[in-house]
Amino acid sequence: MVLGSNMFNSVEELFIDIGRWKPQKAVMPKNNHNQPLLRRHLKNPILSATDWPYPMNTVFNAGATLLADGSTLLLCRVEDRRGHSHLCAARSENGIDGWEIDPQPTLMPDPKNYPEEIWGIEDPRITYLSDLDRYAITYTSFSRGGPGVSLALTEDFVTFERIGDISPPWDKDAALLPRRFDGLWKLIHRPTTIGMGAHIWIASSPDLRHWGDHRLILEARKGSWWDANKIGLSPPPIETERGWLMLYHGVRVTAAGSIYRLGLALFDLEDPAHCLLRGDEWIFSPEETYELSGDVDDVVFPCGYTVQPDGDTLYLYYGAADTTLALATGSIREILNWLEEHGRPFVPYVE
Ligand code: BMA
Repeated sequence: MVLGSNMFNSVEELFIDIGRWKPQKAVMPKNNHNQPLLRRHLKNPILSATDWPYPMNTVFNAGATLLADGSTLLLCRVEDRRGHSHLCAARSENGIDGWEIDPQPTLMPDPKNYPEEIWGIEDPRITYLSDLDRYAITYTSFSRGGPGVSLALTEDFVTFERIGDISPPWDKDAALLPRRFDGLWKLIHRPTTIGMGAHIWIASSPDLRHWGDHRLILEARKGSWWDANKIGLSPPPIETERGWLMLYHGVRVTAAGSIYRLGLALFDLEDPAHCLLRGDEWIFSPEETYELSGDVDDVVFPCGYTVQPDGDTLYLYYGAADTTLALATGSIREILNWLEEHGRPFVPYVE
């Protein structure tokens, strides 16, 4: 903000800008003697509002995938200045910089045909389904009844086949597993149930449209835990030889607001409803200024990852403070080793 300049067309605009200004939080030194499992990229945040080819408010919570030519595609959640979100694709050779952003929104809400999208579409997760030779995009449709899960398929991120809503509200944080199990597709999702809270479930479907056999697979803890009362899947589970590696977010509600952090769990490769291990400690938490301050303070929220050609290096794309997009990298092998050392089995309904 430059006071005394002629940047503002009216006194109202000046006051709107003053209203947006807030003091930056101090970045406090940490006392973490473990090697960080996820390391922030020096170029963070890698994408922000000033990169966008059209007017908008914020860019965050992107789904991610590698394309056939090895380049990276991010399907970003872009919030406009009404507060409604749409999706916009950004492509890069190295997944770090040189992003080419679609000049117009890539996927807009279509409330005429899909009334559940009336207040926007948010938080896409991408899973490549090799059987169908299509990318499946699960996203949150913000309906009058609350957030629900919607599904669209695409070959090229240019045209999309909308399947529509696959859950009633309240449900979100959903992703498909990439293959069928005994002929059934599997969806990880996070319904919020009255009296029970917000936990991670799995559902099955023969055709991607009809979903049943709902099972609770990972429960939010209670009390003072970092992941008490509300958890949700972050990016789609990562297939490894030791199981499905799940990064999930836990929400700690404090007097000053919520803190969104990340933890780890591992699920059986052939029975993804079966949790093998869960870590007690979070592994990634808001620390940098761009994570501590923004439209929503204290949020790290990944919706997408890619695995680099070495088969081990993870690029995790996360929304920072619901304002920008950032990148953290890690080694899948190191993450699994940590979980084997620090994790313990988790049994739903028992702990
Ligand atoms: C969650 C989702 C995310 C958002 C996060 C923090 O409930 O709505 O889109 O990033 O809250 O505000």
